[in-house]
Amino acid sequence: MDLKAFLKEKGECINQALDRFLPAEDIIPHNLHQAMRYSVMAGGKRLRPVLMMAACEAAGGEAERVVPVACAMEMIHTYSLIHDDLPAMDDDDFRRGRPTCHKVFGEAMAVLAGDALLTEAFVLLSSPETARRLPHGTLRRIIHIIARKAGSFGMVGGQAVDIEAEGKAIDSPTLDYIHTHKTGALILASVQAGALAGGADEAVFAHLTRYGEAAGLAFQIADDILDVVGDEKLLGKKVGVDEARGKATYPALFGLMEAKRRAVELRDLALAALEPLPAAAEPLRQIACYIVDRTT
Ligand code: GRG
Repeated sequence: MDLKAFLKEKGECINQALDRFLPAEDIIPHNLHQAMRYSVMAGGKRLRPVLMMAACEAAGGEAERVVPVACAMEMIHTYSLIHDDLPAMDDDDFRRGRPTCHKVFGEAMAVLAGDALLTEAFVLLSSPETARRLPHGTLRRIIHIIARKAGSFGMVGGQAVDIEAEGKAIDSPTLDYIHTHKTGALILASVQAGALAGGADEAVFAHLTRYGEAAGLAFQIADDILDVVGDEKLLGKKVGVDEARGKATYPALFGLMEAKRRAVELRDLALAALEPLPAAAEPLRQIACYIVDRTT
C-alpha cells in the first residue's frame, strides 16, 4: 500500500467535501465566512479526517459514509488552531504556511470564525445528510464522543492546563494529561468515530481505542520534537516557540533522546493494538509510523 497516495486521495475527498459544507464567501456575513474558509482551506495534513476514514475501513465499512463527520472534525480542529494562535493564547503569526487568521481578519473576527466553525461542525453532525449515511444510534454515539473529546474533558481541558503550566515546572503525569487532552483527544475521537461508523463490534472498538490513544500521544510528542529539530518552511509555522514560552513538552522534561524513544514506544503500542485486525487496517499501520517519522 502506498501511504502517500492514500493520504492524497482521502485528503482530496475531504477538501472537496469541506468546500461543499462550508458557508460560501458571498453569503452574509462575508468577512466571517471568508475567515472560516481562509483557515480551513489553507491546507493542513487532514490527519484527523484521514484517520477517521482509515478506521472506518479497518472496521469493515466504506470510508465514504464517514465523510461529513470527518469534515466536522476538521472544522473543530481548525477552530482550535485559530483560537490557539490568538494573542491571548500562543500569539502565533503563521499557520499552515500563511499568516494566522487574526493577522488577516483581526482578533474579533478570528474569535468569531473559530466559534462559528465549532458550531457549524455540530450543525453538520446533526444534519440530514450525515443522518442518511449512518444508523441513528451510531451517529448519536459518535456525536457524544466528539463533543466530549472537544470540550473541557478533552481538548479544551488540555489547553487550559497547558496555559496554566506555562513557565512552571510540571511533573510527568501533568504533561501526559496536557498531551492526551490537548491533542490526543481529537485524534482518539477521530479513530473511535471511524470505528463506530465502520460497524466495529466492542472488541474491535477496544483495539482501535488503544490504537487511537497511543497514536494521539505519539503525535503530540512528535510535534514537541519537531518544534526543536523541525524545518520552519516544511512546517509552515515558527519553530523553537515552545522553549521560548516555557511550554511543557517532552524534550523539555525528559530530553530529546528520551522523547524520541517514547514516541517510538507509543508507535509500537499502536501497531500492537492493530494486530488482531484484518489487512484493511494497513493504512492505520502506516499512519502510526508516519506520525512518528513525519517532517510536517
Ligand atoms: C484553543 C480550545 C483550544 C485548543 C487548542 C490544538 C490546540 C488546542 C492547540 C494547538 C497547539 C499545537 C500546535 C499543538 C500541537 C499539536 C497540534 C494540534 C498540531 C496541529 O495539528 P496538525 O499538525 O495541523 O495536524 P494541520 O495544519 O496539519 O492540520
